[in-house]
Amino acid sequence: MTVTATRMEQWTWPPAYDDDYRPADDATHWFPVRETMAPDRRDELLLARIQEVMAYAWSTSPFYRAKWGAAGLEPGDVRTLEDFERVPVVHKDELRADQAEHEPYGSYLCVPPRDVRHVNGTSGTTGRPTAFGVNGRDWRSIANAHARVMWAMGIRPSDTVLIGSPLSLYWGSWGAYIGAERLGATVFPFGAGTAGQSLRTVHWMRQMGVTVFYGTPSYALHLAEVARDAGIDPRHLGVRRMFFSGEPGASVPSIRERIATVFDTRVYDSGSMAEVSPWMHLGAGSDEPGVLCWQDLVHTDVCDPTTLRRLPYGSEGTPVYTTLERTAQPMIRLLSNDLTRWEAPSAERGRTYPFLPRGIYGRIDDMFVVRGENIYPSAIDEVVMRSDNYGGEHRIVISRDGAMDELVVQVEHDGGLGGEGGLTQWCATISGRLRTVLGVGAKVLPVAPQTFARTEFKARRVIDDRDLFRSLEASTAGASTDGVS
Ligand code: 8LQ
Repeated sequence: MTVTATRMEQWTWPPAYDDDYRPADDATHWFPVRETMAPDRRDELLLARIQEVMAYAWSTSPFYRAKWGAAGLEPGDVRTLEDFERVPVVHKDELRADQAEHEPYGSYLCVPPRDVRHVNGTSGTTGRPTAFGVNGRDWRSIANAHARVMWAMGIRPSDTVLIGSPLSLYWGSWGAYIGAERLGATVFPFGAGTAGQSLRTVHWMRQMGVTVFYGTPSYALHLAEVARDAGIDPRHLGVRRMFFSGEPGASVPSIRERIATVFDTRVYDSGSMAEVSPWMHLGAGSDEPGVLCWQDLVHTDVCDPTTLRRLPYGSEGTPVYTTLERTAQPMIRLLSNDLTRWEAPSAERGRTYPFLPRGIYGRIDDMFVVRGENIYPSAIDEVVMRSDNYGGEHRIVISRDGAMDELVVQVEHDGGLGGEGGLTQWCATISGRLRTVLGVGAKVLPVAPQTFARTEFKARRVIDDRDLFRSLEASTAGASTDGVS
């Protein structure tokens, strides 16, 4: 489709969406001009919007004024997208410290506190929790944005969408909820995380004819186990689409294929950070793995983690996000510390946005180094989950043998491998594959089925415990394979 129009649909600052608008059910795009326009032309419009957002933050937020002032910079200095790369990044710690000083929303709140209509937050497991204040305008913009991205995933008003993640502080659940609602679908806010809820989820999915599921990839795999244990084949639940956020998985081939096969469903990735909701601005635009950067919602630059300057397409770096529709707590150059690789826009993908073919595949701080090789947990997940007789969970233990770091992967088997010989051979096979992919050997240890706790939310599989190694060796001696040479 050739689009000559240069004006984007409903593109205003501050945003003002027509909440009655919805495309015809058979339309591919929610906003065809925005989604298919020439990237260069879009960049011109994005620059103008960035200038507006910066001017707005400068005049309403002491936080941004102080930050940019200290860097000797004013919004008027940003005349090109290259200029914009020089705007200092915001670190999450800065937001946390600013909120502690200017309670409850921080001095980056750009609207009167009484305008806040909805509060979300971080869980606060690693420090002071951070509150997200959302005004009515932003709530509606986020709903419109999410509806648009969910539309690209093929979700339609005839669908029933079950929200299978905690309905608490977590933005993921609420964002999916209001997006599905705005799209016109039936929303089933079931939640996750309370005792016995997983089995109830399975039963309710069947009972209500749920066609779309939202949650984390780890939880979806857990639900499949729960269904099977209850004698229900997950393929018979009738879920035709599952979309995910919160952790790597939906763009990790083995996890993606596993979910698609066990539920007989289509899998879509999405998600960035709660601070930059609409977090689905990184979201699938078709059935292929990976996500598009929906630049007109949140401007994304993949940057060199050291210089924090934009990298050319084809490079690996860390995303830096700028919200273009948020008015209460706009985020301008928020550093994610995640890792991805980006590719140039291509009209062949149906939407002319930059593309992250493997989605977000790790955090810089989750990366660990074993014998000089940089290793990301998702690369291990990819190998392990692809193994025959995989039992459904694993743990990655980084430990130390003398002066050398060692990598131990404890993998549940499914009980179908026979005796010790079978297990040893199985470990050797996984170990060999890990060596090929990671560039270093890993000690693979077999673990009995259902040993590890399942998660209803984001998985935590990495244990950095240098002392655990010897006790593990002692307890599982015999059936292990040392892939470390
Ligand atoms: N993270 C989030 N989504 C991810 C994805 N699709 N692939 C890989 N890693 C992902 C509210 C949304 O679910 C987004 C979200 O989870 O926000 P949070 O709770 O602020 O967590 C953000 C972090 O989750 C990101 O920085 C990624 O590391 C991961």
